[in-house]
Amino acid sequence: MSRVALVTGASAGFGAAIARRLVRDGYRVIAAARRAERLAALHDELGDALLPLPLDVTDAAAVAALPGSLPPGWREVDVLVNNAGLALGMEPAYQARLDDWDRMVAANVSGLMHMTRALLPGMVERNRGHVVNLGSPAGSYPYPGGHVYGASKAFVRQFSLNLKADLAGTGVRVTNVEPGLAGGTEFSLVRFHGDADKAAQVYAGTQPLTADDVAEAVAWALGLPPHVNVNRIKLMPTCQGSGPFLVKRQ
Ligand code: NDP
Ligand code: 8X3
Repeated sequence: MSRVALVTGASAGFGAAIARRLVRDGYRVIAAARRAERLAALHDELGDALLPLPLDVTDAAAVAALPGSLPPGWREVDVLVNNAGLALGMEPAYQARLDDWDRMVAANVSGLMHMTRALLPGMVERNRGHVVNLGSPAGSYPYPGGHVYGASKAFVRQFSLNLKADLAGTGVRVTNVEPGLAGGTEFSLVRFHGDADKAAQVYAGTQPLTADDVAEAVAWALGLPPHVNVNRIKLMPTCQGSGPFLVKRQ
């Protein structure tokens, strides 16, 4: 029987690309997200190797009930890809909407934490598994308007490394994947609350990473021999780099 991977945020962007890639690589994929119709379309495309799972990762009760509520044959999850997440807003911190901050923490921090806590015990029991978290360079480098989004990804990075510390000696691996500017997803549309022009400006004149580039990185880490753990993967488009320190002069 082929191995089972659960990908959160599989209704768009990286998550959908990762689901497609893992099905192609022979996994059976549980595709989780809130928009059930998107997951149904992915099922139509990929067939019964994909199990659509309407799930809000911020629903702590639904996440806690998850391991026991999966259909027989799908309960032994070998790979958890914690991809569901979002940025909201880019105003300076003193103008940001508190509700945006709460929603980012709920999905990027609490949702990822709850998903991991729900599925990790089974992996440890079976002495086999891999948790892949979607971090970001925004978790290591500050930028104006990055406030809670970047801080949530700093949590994801350190949580990944701390999980690795607890899991050393088990057969369970942990990888934090940190992509830079990546286009062709709904990330910026969501960040700018549906403003498509503003979202398009983020990528103007660039050749950003694609969702398939990110799926490739995930597939590479998963495909290495079981004794090899890739702790972090930081990838950026060739056109991106980090900036100098900011100095405001009078
Ligand atoms: P998209 O907006 O294209 O996809 C985000 C996915 O997350 C959607 O499938 C959405 O599905 C899902 N999602 C959001 N909230 C929830 C929730 N509460 N419960 C379940 N699913 C949820 O973004 P990307 O593919 O670009 O981003 C994916 C991940 O990668 C995020 O964690 C993001 O922070 C990170 N990232 C993105 C980068 C980029 O530049 N694009 C760069 C670095 C990291 P639905 O709405 O149907 O629930
Ligand atoms: C997404 C990349 O640079 O928009 O994590 O924060 S960035």
